[in-house]
Amino acid sequence: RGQNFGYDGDQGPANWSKEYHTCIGKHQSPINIDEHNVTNVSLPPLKLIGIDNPHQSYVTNTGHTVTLKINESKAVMLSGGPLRDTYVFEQLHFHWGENDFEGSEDLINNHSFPMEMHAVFYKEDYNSFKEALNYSDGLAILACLYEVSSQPNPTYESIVKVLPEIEKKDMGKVLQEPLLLESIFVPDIAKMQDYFTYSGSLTTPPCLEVAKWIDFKDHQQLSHDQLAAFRDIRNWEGNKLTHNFRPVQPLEGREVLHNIP
Ligand code: SG4
Ligand code: ZN
Repeated sequence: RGQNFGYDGDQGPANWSKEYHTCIGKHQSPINIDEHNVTNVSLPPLKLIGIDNPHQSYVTNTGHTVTLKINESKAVMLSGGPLRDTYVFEQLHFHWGENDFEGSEDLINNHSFPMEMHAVFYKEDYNSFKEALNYSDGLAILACLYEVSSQPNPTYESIVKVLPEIEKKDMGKVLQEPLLLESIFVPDIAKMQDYFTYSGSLTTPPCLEVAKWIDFKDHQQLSHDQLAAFRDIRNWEGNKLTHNFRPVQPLEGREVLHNIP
């Protein structure tokens, strides 16, 4: 029990609920966002602080994804928009597919993207990420979708370059240069108020329904080779982690909001 879930066969998403009963619920993620079925709203400004200066960053192969953490605590915070409180940056990670036509978790009008980034924040009042997992408003997760570009995205080169050095589970590496998170979190800061938001869950076991999702409408770009570098790392079983996305879950009457800047 514990970390031994996967994305294929017996260990795949269709069987997660056998071991993790909370993976069957009425507020599960990811979802398909149908742009013709969203409620347009005008929320207070979403505020991201601490992303305009570089942070020393640490990249790890967890056996399920690649995560990036910074070494200062409470240096990056999220508030405003659909959130009632302030949330502290915990880590960001990626989901991808085995080819350039799938890999994102949330879909837009049933369209998949080759990769999706999740920046996970926990509610400051709960003092720790672990504690926050016990509350329905415990997490806020920023999501960003990627498209394939012909040119490599220079912003991501420092991350892509260390992937071969963290090929196996639990390998980690400090990035050579401090990283400007602004350029990783949002494609264009001027467009960050244009997003979808809904209530959902973690997209991996135990699939806890504790997250407010905020999906930027704007996309980022990565080249085919940059995407392919992620597919080369190995999972917790030592096999290539060619894909790590959960299929979409039923909306069950939930409302998806579209914030119009
Ligand atoms: C990834 O497996 C992350 O590495 C996990 O983070 C994360 O779990 C999990 O995804 C689910 O998060 O944004 N996709 S998601 O819903 O954040 C948690 C760690 O294992 C609990 C640190
Ligand atoms: Zn995720």
